[in-house]
Formats: sequence, structure tokens, C-alpha cells
Amino acid sequence: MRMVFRWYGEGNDTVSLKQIKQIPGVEGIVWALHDVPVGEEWPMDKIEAYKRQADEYGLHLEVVESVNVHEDIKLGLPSRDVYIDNYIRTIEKLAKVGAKTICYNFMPVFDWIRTDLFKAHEDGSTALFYEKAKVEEMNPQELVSKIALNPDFTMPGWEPERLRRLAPLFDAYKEVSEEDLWNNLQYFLERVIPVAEQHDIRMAIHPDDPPWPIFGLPRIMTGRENFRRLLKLVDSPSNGLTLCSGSLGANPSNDIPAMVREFADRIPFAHIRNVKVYENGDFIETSHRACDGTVDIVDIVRAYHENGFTGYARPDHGRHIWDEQCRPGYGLYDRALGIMYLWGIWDALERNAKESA
Ligand code: DNO
Repeated sequence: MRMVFRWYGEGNDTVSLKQIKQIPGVEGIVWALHDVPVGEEWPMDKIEAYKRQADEYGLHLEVVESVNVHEDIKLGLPSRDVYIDNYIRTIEKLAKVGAKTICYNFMPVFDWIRTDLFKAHEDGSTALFYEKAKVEEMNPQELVSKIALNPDFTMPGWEPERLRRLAPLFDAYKEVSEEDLWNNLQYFLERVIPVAEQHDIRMAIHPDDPPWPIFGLPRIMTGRENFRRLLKLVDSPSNGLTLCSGSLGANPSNDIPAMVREFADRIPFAHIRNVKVYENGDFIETSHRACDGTVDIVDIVRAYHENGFTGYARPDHGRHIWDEQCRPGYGLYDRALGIMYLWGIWDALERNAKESA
């Protein structure tokens, strides 16, 4: 397990590279050019600037999250080819700075969805929260105004330029069924995976968060059966998964350890975090500790360990604790605690395996 930590870049993150370097066992940053509009080719000078900054702290840039996919690709519009060409050139450039894994998602319009970014836990910490009934009765524009178009920070995957075109996008998706979305994903992968293969890069699709259709939009990266289908669309080691335990865990019928075991060699990147799911379908993000949420983090780490996992892992989101002022879900403290929990489990498993060998 190779531990990495998401960093939003100089001036765009409250956490510094110096702090990240001091978290035990973190070897690289998970990064992206958050200021490049979706669909455009990433400029080499900006990529190199990131590289110089990370080099200064001996952190690598092997994991990119995300190179987002333009909506025209997901919609299967004729203009998609231009955006796929840009995507391919971005992959080629990322290879030059040593990228090995590129995380992306194929969720129509919205990336991850929550109704509250700072919901209070009993202990006074706050965390991202999803209220199911609220989303069901909410109009998507309301959600966007509340979550995305806030003046303080842009949310990853919630690019303002895209969300300002909400009505036409929803109209366009009226014509797109789940099967169409699968076909559009296949078209994208058939062009992109051979390029990734040439550059020894593994593409890693992120599950839909939460893993069910929202606002009548189709969503297909929701669970085990669909991952099987995805991996067969283009059967290559470069066509892989970002197995996100928090996204999948919002649906308790997802057996995540079983997915780790089944797809082990096609998971270049693990997102490991916990959520507590309530009976009414609401969920809140919790500490990483297994007993604090619904997701059995110990069993998940055990499944990775049993399969000799050598891919990248990150703690994913954390709560906001100790009065930290930070990007929602992306503070330093709780994610660093999460890393220590994951290492604790991992090291104990390593020790056991050695002693019983
Ligand atoms: C949010 C993240 C997502 C994720 C993308 C991957 O915190 O988990 O924005 O990065 O879905 O493409």
C-alpha cells in the first residue's frame, strides 16, 4: 500500500506540502490542475510548476485526481472527439512528469453530492452529510447555489462554468439512457486506454457518489456487477478502478471487501474512508475507525493486504476537527489520523503474516 494525500495546490489549499511531508508514510500528492476548465488540454508549464513544488519536498506526482471528462463525451455528442483528443494529449503530458494513475469519473452533470458540508457530530466536529429526502424533493439548481457557487472555494468536480449551464445540460440528458451512457463510456475508453497503455498509466474510474441515480440522471458506476462490465469494456490493466469505500459504502448492500478481493489486480487506487448510514438512507462521514461508521474499514484493509496490494491509497475525506478551517472534507488533522489508523491495521497484518510464515 503506497500512501498518498490529496493536495489542491499552492494558494488553493489550507494544508501545506511541508505538513503533508510530515504525515508518516506519505510518499506523494494526489493532484490536478483545478483552474483548467474541463475538456481543455492541460498546459505543460503548469504541470511542471506542480512538479517543481512537489520535488522540493520529495513527494511524487504519480496519482492525478481527476482529469475530468467533458460533458459532451458523456453525452456522446459529435464534439466529443475534440475533447477526447485534448484528454489524450493531457495523458501524454502527465506521463512526462511520472504520472502512473489517473482517476476520473463518468457521472453526468454532478460529481459527488451532499446536502450539508458542515453537519455537526455529537462530539462537536463537523462533516459532510447527505439527507436523502432533501435531495429527492430539491431542485438541482437549489443544490448548486448552496454547495457549488459559494464564494469561498470551488468544489472539486463542481466547476462553476459547467453548473451555470444546468438547464441545457439537464435537457440534453433527457435523451441519454443508462445504456447510452455505457456506450459513451466505451467509446471514450477505446480511444484513451491504448494511449494510457503506451505510457504505462492506469486509468482508474471513481464510483458514483452516492452510488444511485440522482435527479433523474443516469448513473452507472454503482456496484460490483457494473464494475465487472466496466472492466470488460476494454480488457486491459490500464482500465481500472478507484475503489472508493466511502462512495460505495453509502449503499450498505455493497460488499466492499468482496469487491477488493474480486478486482484486486484492477485497483490501482484505493480511497479509504468511513460513512455512517442511517435507516432512512441519510449518511454522514465519520472518522476512519470501523466502529464509528457502517463501513468495515478493518475488513477492507485486510482484503487489500491479503491480495498483496501495491497500489496507491489515500484516506479520502475527513471530518473537520480541532476548529480547523479548511476545504470541506479536506482538512489536515482528521485525514492524518485516518492515515495512522490505516497504517496501524496494515502494520499489524504485516507483522502477523511474518510471524505465521
Ligand atoms: C470529492 C471526490 C470526488 C472525486 C471524483 C473523482 O471529494 O471524492 O470529487 O475526486 O469523483 O473523479
